Amino acid sequence: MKRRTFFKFGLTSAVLAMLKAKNIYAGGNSLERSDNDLIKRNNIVISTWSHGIKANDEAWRILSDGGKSIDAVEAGVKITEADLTNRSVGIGGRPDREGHVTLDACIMDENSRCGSVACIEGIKHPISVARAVMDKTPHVMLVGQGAREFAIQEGFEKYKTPIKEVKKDWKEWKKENKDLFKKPKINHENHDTIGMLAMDEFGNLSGSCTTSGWAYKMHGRVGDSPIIGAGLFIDNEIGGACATGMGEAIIRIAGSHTVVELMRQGKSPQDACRLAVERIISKHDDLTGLQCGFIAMDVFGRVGSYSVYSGFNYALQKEDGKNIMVDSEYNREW
Ligand code: SD4
Repeated sequence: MKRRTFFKFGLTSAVLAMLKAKNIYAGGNSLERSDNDLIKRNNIVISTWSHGIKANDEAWRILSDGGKSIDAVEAGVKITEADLTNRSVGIGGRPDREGHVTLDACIMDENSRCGSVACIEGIKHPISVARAVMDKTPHVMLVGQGAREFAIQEGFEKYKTPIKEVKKDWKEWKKENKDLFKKPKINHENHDTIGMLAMDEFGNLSGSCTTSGWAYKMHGRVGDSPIIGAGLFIDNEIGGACATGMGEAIIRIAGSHTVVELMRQGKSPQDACRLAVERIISKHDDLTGLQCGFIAMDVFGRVGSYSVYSGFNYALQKEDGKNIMVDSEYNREW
């Protein structure tokens, strides 16, 4: 049953008291968690890293005008995608080893509709292309040249990448890292994907995620960020989660989906993020440089985050309208 349908029927306080007495919330399936008293219908937005502050501002503008969470999460991360000083998201991002800036993005709404693009080049707003895949095609994911052709056909703005400064850095990097072409490994230069989760005044959740991926990756490499269930997952009955960090490790445990499923089992967003990170840790013998983090929000408006290493943070904006940075809890010092 849909949450809204469920609200129509409502719950008598006697039934609510009974559910609480039986501690059904802790068991948590979607119907039982749909407690009309507890579920929030408030504007809340969270997003990864400090670029999240500006992105949240934009999302908040939409939410506080009575807008929908799906519009807020798209508009919010577009700010980051357009920021030419950002080296890990959008058109200012670093290229792969061959000098191509290949971008990944995905979006998901309260009806579990989703869209995604991977390895798309020279388009200013991958997140909006992902939204168009969701809204205008029967598919979920378009990649590479096909994604670019679709974007152009839909009239999305093109942008020549890499930008000048980034190309210069890449040339330097290439000189110093010749061996990496023979024996690829992930370098830990920078990785600050933006993932955003928002709840609107209708109590509906949506999420978005966009990145240029790992700097100097192999050509054609795709991380977790455009993969529904890895970089982002929303279930409007339960909550949403998104990921940042080493995509290979996040995909391995279907990270964001895992966080949401843990919340379905009654875990708080904080505990769900921690358990997902602990699962990643348990699947890897060598954690050197393996930073991963999750942020999560549930239908009660609670938020949480956890990362492998220290240093992860996220931007949070809720009722009081203050947009603050919150340091994530973590498993170990960097
Ligand atoms: C990736 N998860 O491509 C992305 C990178 C990232 O914070 O999130 N960095 O693997």
